[in-house]
Amino acid sequence: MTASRSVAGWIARFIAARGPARVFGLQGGHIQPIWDELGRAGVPIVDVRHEGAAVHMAAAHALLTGEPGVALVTSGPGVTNCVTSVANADLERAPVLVIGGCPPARQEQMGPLQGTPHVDILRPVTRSARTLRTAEHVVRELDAALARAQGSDGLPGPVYVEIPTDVLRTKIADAAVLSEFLLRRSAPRSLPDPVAIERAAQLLCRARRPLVISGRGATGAGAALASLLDASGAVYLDTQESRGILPAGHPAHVGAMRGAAMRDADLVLTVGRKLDYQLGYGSPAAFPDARFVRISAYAAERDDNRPGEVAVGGDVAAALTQLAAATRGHPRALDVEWRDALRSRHAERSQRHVATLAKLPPGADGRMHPNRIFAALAGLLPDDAIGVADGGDILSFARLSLATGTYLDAGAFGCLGVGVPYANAAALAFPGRRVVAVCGDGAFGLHAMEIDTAARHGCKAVFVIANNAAWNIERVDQQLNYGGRVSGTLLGDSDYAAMARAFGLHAERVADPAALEAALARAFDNAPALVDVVVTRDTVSSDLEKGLSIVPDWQALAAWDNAERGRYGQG
Ligand SMILES: Cc1ncc(C[n+]2csc(CCOP(=O)(O)OP(=O)(O)O)c2C)c(N)n1
Ligand SMILES: [Mg+2]
Repeated sequence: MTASRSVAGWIARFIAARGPARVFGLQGGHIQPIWDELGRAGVPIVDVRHEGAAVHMAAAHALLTGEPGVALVTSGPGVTNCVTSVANADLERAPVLVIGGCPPARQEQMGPLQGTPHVDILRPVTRSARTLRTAEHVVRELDAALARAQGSDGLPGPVYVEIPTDVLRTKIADAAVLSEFLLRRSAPRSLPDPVAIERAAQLLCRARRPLVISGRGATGAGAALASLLDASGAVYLDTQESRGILPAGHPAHVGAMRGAAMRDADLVLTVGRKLDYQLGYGSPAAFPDARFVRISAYAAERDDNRPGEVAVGGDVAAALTQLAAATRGHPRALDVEWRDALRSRHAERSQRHVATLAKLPPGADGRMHPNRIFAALAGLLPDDAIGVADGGDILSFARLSLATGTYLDAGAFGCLGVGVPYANAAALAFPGRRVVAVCGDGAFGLHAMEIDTAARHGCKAVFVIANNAAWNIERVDQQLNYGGRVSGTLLGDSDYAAMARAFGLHAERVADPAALEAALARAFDNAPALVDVVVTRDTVSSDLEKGLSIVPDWQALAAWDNAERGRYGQG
């Protein structure tokens, strides 16, 4: 008799051989054959309370570990509940394999249980979305899907596959599956074109005010980035996508002088970074004097909005190392005075900012300023701590003040709800590191039930709720820009600590800033834990100040929008 196993068994075997340390999912009959086989294959499943959270967790797992993430969700609402998180993973360029349930092929087009066109729904936000109908080809298709998720065919990102339940139960002979598909293999590394490197080095050395900006595509290239910055003397801006790849103490950082650096730069090198709304689409409205060099392994991170005079493809770390070496052969035109002035103003501003955090007075309502949270956290977060931020105003504050070397947030998608799932995945992947998620009370609500997942699976994260009883960035926008007509943006002053205790977490509600640091320390000692912090609504965050929430016509920020109107003769 020839040895055989079911397609579901092969999927479990594929994931055990090629997949991550754990799978995130929510069960349903359509996927039960896979769920069962994963258990038999010894692959742990983290069962969640909403499928969207499973995909967020898989994305965070991927972004933090470099392994692909895997989420397993059932047919119909199980898959459609993932649409937001898949779209988020798309913008985050997170390699995630989402395996969905699918009604039996024999019931196709007959009105089956939980039937809806998943593939059509997910196609625009995935690298590929397919129904795998041929049992003998499922493992080959999984291999192809995983390769796509990891960037074999463009930017890394989510892929979707579904297998009809009757196909899952189909037995196929072991000999029908090539063993190569079960081997982990690394993608071939392509090296940058030396001609492009030399041209980029010439531009860099002739530049007086060079600026380097990194993004997701610079992941893993931290040391090479440091060597380029050291060799060229360029100033550097990180973005939320690549926070921590260059140590916070590196002298090239000028993040507190972001506006000035962008305005003054005569050459901008983007490293694995799209020129999206956060960078003014690369427009002269945001970079009035700059020429561009675009470096990325992926065309989508090189050619968007403003192509570089030089485009450098291939492996990013290799490109940066070679570029650093090539600059050493040229005299440098660097305006050292400009660079030193930016650096020292950055240092001075950053120090002043940190010093003010603990001193900010309460609002007119008597509740503490949200920045008190970051002041209290500062002494509790070692270098390897992982920070997550989610919300409106609080996200804006966190981006400036949550000082962790590893950091994830609601990202370019502005995806409220990532906070708890991201922190859960981080805590499971790195049980020895401190993980903190700082969430607005509004954002927390979207996946609040995932504190139950934290309790059941022992995700030792600390969830800090900045509780201002409002969707505050929107409320303040209504107040300032819509004649004070505040509507639909107030929340109850709810006790989220009581809610967390109901699920078995250690939880405290804190209204006195003097008590906050001790409460957070107890939370880290007793994680998973939640600290509900009573904060004021009387704040104007920098995102709000800059006009992000009013959504201007041409640009994301009001100042750039004005400049863009000028360019278009609409001043
Ligand atoms: C899923 C989703 N829904 C709505 C929005 C629009 N939005 C952006 S910030 C925000 C308010 C967030 O409130 P909260 O998390 O409490 O943070 P706060 O501004 O109060 O600090 C809203 C509704 C969004 N970005 N994402
Ligand atoms: Mg709020």
